[in-house]
Amino acid sequence: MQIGVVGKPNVGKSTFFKAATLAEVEIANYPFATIKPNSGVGYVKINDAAVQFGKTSNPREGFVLGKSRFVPVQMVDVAGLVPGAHEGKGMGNQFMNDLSQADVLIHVVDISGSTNDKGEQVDPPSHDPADDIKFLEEELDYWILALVKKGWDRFSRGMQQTHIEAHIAIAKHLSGLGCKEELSKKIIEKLNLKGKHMIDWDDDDLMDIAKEVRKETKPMIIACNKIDVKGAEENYERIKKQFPDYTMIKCSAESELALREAAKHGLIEYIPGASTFEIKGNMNEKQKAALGFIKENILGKHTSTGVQNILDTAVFEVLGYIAIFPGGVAKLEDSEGRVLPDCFLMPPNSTTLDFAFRLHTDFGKRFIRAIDVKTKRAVGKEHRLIHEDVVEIVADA
Ligand SMILES: Nc1nc2c(ncn2[C@@H]2O[C@H](COP(=O)(O)OP(=O)(O)O)[C@@H](O)[C@H]2O)c(=O)[nH]1
Ligand SMILES: [Mg+2]
Repeated sequence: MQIGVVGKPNVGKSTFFKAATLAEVEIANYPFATIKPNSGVGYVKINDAAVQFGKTSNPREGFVLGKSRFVPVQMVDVAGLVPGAHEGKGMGNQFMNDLSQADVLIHVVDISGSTNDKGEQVDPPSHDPADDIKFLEEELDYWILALVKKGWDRFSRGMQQTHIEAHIAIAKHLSGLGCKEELSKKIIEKLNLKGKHMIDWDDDDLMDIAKEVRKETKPMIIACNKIDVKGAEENYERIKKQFPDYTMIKCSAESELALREAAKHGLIEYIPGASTFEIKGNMNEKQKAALGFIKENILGKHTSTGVQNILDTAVFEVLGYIAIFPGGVAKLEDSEGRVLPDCFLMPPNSTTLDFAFRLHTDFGKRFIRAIDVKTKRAVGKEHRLIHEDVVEIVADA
């Protein structure tokens, strides 16, 4: 699963990305072997399941701070959103390539309205951030439309002759976007295209399809950044009402970056996402003032900087993923004595059998039963898992 960070220039994407991928503790193991220059590892925050057993977990990947466990997720800083990106303008091709890999998008907007269409600084709030939301939607729609239209005439005529059902044909045509048959079927029904032959679908129909495919395959959360700037709060309230279908979370990426850097240098104790921090080391007056500003104006007013919350919401609410720990009823430790070393992010509706296959194909094939380690109850293969479950798989030897 991959998170894409998108937005026009100067809204704070790189700051957000840097903050989200900055781990305060030394990380021994980096997951995701092939890391491109603009990609990195962020962390979603969950409860450390070991706490319930009177222990603290020892993650093989990610880390623990207090009672929270931070689980790695792959993130990409998708640079190059400029008008016409879908036509290859600017770094358009790279942009679309990065996007096609993303399962969920964090759209960073400058909610203070102090960055114009070109990414230039203007006096807040002279730019309306609502335009940025519509602009990204359009770029994505046109990009997907181009993929739909690619070789469309030949394709639709060919499909007509073979009598393949439209939703099967469309899923095949858009497999690169991860459009499954179930999804294309839903879209065709929603758009009332069932009774119309594919060769008769016009440009409007194809655009409607592109829009639906975009909504389903590139779900988006809006990071309302620069909430620390004067006037940002009013914009946030107004725009939230204007786009009721989106999850919008206010944030100050710059503040989160400052807090994580201060924690990394031992100046403060801070758990990402928390509403406060403790001063630990000696600071100069400038550092004191900066952190004091954040404490009063960001944490005090908005309960957190928003960055961690945005990652967690993208993964656990927008995508609906769940975090599952493999563990044994007899002991939570692996052979090296690590407590609950692993944690897996699983798609919505995952069952114990899905989890067994995720651990190892052999576990899946030889599945006998699973045990919910928290309740010690045995469960079958169809059992739906719940976020933060600890699960033992019993398999045939
Ligand atoms: N006031 C304020 N400025 C920010 C915040 N996040 C980023 N910036 C500033 O916005 C400018 C652009 O940030 P950058 O991350 O390079 O934007 P990008 O072009 O979208 O990657 C820089 O001057 C940042 O310091 C924030 O939360 N609040
Ligand atoms: Mg940048």
